Amino acid sequence: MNFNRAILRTLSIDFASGITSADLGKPSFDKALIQHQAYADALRHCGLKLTMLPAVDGYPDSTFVEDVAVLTERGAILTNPGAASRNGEAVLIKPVLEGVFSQIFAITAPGTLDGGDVCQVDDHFYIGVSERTNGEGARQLKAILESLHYQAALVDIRPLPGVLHLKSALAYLGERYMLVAEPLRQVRVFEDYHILEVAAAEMYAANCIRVNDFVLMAAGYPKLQRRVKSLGYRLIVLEMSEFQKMDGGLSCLSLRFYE
Ligand code: CIR
Repeated sequence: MNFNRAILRTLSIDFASGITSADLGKPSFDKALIQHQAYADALRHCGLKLTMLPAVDGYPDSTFVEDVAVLTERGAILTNPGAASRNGEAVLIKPVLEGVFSQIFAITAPGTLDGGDVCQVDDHFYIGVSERTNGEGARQLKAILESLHYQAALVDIRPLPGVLHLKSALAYLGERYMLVAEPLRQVRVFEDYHILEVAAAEMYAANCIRVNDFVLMAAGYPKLQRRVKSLGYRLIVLEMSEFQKMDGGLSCLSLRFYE
């Protein structure tokens, strides 16, 4: 929750040809660039120093940089992204992480893992087994995290309709507050938290991020905004329409860490 740096990647020109299951039309590249810029400004406003990586053509989803690594205060883990078209992305980020982290681990085949399936709550990590993260990848990550003296638990989200990654339906806000979208309530893993329930139709709003004193939330969900504000959180609301068209949420657009 306490971060002072973030890594982002500029949109590649072929951004609109990335993977999506959303039926919301083609994104506008120019509009997406503006939204990306506003997202970067919001992180700076939260006190983070940004590393903006250059666009890489041929990797239309590479702006969703969260999926290629899991960053912890005790070491970084390169993932092995579960979608074939994204599988080379982790290699691209490796040199950047080598400049920052002294310990770098990796998820290896046949394990696959996307960072969007990993939700950290203090020293505990929830790892979604999903369409992208297989059991083997999740178990590898659990073992790595445990070797770093963290705890980890697997959450099987494969039966849940329309939930791409664990964090598509889940966000930890801090202070034991957990945003949980309705499909994920079924798994009954988060009962010990103060749950803020998000209706299935508003699931996109559940992908918030807590960054230092702020919570970043996608625009268009006034009820949830009021609810989160009423708990005392300072909100930054961001237009995310062009990323939503590509199944991407707020968390996916950055790798946040404390150096
Ligand atoms: C994909 O399907 O891989 C991208 N279009 C969206 C990735 C979203 N990432 C995330 O939720 N962590």
